[in-house]
Amino acid sequence: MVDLLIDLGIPYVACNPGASFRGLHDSVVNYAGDRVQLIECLHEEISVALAHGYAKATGQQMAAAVHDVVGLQHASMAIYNAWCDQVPMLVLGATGPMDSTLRRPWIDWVHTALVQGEQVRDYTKWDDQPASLAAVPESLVRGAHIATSAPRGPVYVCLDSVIQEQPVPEDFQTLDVSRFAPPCPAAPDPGAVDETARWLVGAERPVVLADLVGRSQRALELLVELAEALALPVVDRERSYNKASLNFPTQHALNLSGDPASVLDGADVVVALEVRDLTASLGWSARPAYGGRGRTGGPATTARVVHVNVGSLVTSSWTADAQRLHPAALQIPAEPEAFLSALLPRVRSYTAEESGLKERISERRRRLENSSRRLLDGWRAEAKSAVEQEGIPRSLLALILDEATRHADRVLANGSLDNWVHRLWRLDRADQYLGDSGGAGLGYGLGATCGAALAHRDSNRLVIDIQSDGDALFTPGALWTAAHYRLPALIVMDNNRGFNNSVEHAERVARVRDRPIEKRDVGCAIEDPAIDLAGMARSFGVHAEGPVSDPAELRPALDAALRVVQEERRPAVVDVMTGLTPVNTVQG
Ligand SMILES: Cc1ncc(C[n+]2csc(CCOP(=O)(O)OP(=O)(O)O)c2C)c(N)n1
Ligand SMILES: [Mg+2]
Repeated sequence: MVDLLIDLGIPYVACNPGASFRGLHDSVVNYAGDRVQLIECLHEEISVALAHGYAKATGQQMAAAVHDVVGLQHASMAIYNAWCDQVPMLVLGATGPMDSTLRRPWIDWVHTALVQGEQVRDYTKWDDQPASLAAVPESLVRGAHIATSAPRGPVYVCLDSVIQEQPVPEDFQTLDVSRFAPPCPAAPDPGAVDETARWLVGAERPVVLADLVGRSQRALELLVELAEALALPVVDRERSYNKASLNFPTQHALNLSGDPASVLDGADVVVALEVRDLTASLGWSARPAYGGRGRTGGPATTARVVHVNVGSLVTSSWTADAQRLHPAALQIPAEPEAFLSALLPRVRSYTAEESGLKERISERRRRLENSSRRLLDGWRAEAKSAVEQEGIPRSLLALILDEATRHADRVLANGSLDNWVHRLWRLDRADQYLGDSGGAGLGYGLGATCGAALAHRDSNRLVIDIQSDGDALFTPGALWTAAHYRLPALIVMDNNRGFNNSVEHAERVARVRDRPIEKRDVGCAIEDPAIDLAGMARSFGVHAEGPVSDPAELRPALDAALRVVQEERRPAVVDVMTGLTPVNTVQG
């Protein structure tokens, strides 16, 4: 099994230990050498989130091993996040002997499920449980290929403890993994690509909506080329906590993410690249406020919509991750990179033929450049003058953190401070921002940051986590993994001492039901006692600064933590007091 992991290029197995995979555990520790390394985690949710962050930082999968039944149940939330986020990973499970005559009393019986993969089948791409050692190689090779082919996602392979512990027969034949090429990307339909090119070139008000484009740096570059060739505005939608990747350079003159309505209203052609919530991205909001009745009626746009979406090839009917059905003039099941590389030459050839196009493009470019410049200037001014009733405003935190880290080759592993990072930071490359959890399951940030920092442990990249307090408190034990393996990450706690998102919901409900707004914090605040997050980090062996609530003290605290991360190559926390959304400013 370990030979296969080596041949498949799996460098790490993250795990919390369990007797059901003690055979595999021993082989990784004593046989693999440093070809496959074990990463100890204090909770299965951390192991899987770590593999999630690692895959987003490198584009490569690693493995997470989870104990039978109970370990898989703890892992399930994080597997669901990876599923929604289309992130590849090999989840290795184990089971007490399926041969019941070999089971130990009690424990092997309560830890053996029929069939264990069912527990996560609705949100893994594939699961398997090979019934013999001879069946293992095929299972692992197929699993690795399925996980890494688009749309990517987690797979689960359950390894019987008896199979793990039996001696390998002398004449055992494994597979030569090098003979099994992974699938190459599927090509888009040439006719549909050609049609899209003609529509784009002929359009008066074309728009590109981009999501998951940044899973490939090449795709991002091709999108920049396309946008520049036609002066196309690109909307990489602002989302409060479900941004998936960096899809377009934040300060590019054609980036209109901050004002999508200005380009979508009256648009005649919309190309949506792997946009999972197309309806919402086109401006529909099903529930504008609590008590809203849902949206019926016609589509949000009269534009021709080209939906380029490979994600639709694998959907689950368990949760509706395909989201609302939206009309499309063309549906193209291809990845953005394959689609854009086929589209660009077609666009260039039609551009050369179309008369009067040059003037139209220059006029459009001028108009869009003015709009994007106004947006950037407005945000900067707003952040500089931001004040809050208590704590440091998130916009100001984004600004000061940018100034403190701008010199470094940054990787933002998690968090975006209500989009303020994207408004204020110059982010050009896909690998500078790794996005959120995908499934909005709390407990993601610290584990994913460990994964990203593991990926960059031996480079000079600066891994940053903007870590909300509530999410951190689901999986604080990840701080120990960070300290133990000296994973260099700057963890900036966005500590509003509460579940702010839930506070906002409470306020909305209170308004509709005419309840006292002051009670919006009940059941949502994390106070009385407030948690000393810096002290908590120190108890795990992580350097910590703070708490910081005065903006004047923020930069020195960040600089001190940065010295630890960059000079000592180990993690550091800065506990920053931010505020809950002030009363009366919660949006409907
Ligand atoms: C596992 C899980 N439980 C509950 C929720 C509901 N929920 C969504 S956001 C949120 C608040 C998160 O608090 P924090 O991470 O501190 O971020 P903040 O909203 O304060 O910025 C909660 C409780 C969830 N998404 N996932
Ligand atoms: Mg919070």
